[in-house]
Amino acid sequence: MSTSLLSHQDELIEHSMSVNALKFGSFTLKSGRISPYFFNAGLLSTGPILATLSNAYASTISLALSSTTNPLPQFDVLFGPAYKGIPFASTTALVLHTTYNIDVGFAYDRKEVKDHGEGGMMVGVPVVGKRVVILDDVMTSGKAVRGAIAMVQKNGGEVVGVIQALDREEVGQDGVSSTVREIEGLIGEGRVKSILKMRDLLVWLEKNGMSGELESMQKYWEKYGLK
Ligand code: OMP
Repeated sequence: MSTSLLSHQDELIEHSMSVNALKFGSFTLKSGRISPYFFNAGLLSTGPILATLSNAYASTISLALSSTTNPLPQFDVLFGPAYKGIPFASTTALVLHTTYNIDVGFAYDRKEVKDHGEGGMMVGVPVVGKRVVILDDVMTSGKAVRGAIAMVQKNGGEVVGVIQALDREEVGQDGVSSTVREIEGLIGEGRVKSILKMRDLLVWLEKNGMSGELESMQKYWEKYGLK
């Protein structure tokens, strides 16, 4: 396991802790799993923390594009699934332009069908015939990201990557294989990237002497972590 964090990873953890977006305790997840920690990206809602988060997403994308192993392909559109993904995709597209000279569009879906005006379920740059990267908050069993992949594909886009703020590195819906592997089975090997992984949180807890939290995380990892 790596014992050091990149500066944008460290910053995101510190900043998330300061607004209670990253909490330790006992939480029931969507999948029904009882987790000793929870990452609530909905609380990443101030100017400074959006800057931290979108810098971290943009930096992860830039590193992934130039990676020598399984690089992220060039892409046209960032897709932020409703609701939490919407501000993240828009601010990340902005940072990609201003800091990295990477120009992409952004798009998002609606949760309710709109039957007047332009209608439809999608807003922003049309994804039809485009290479799309999905920008998402958290991945556990992969249910949420599967929905986003299906939405882009239904609208004619090709999903060439998924970037998570946090990959909890858990087993997927079948309880056996890893969620990352299941999702990469749909979109291609090495195409799921993340700013933070569960193991980065372990490194941070250790570095900060939070041994009680570290122990509960390790127990949870034994049960639901990557096999
Ligand atoms: P899966 O659909 O099981 O991959 O769970 C991911 C979704 O669960 C996220 O999009 C969130 O809505 C929610 N979630 C969090 O926001 N933070 C967590 O730490 C864990 C979950 C979760 O319920 O698994």
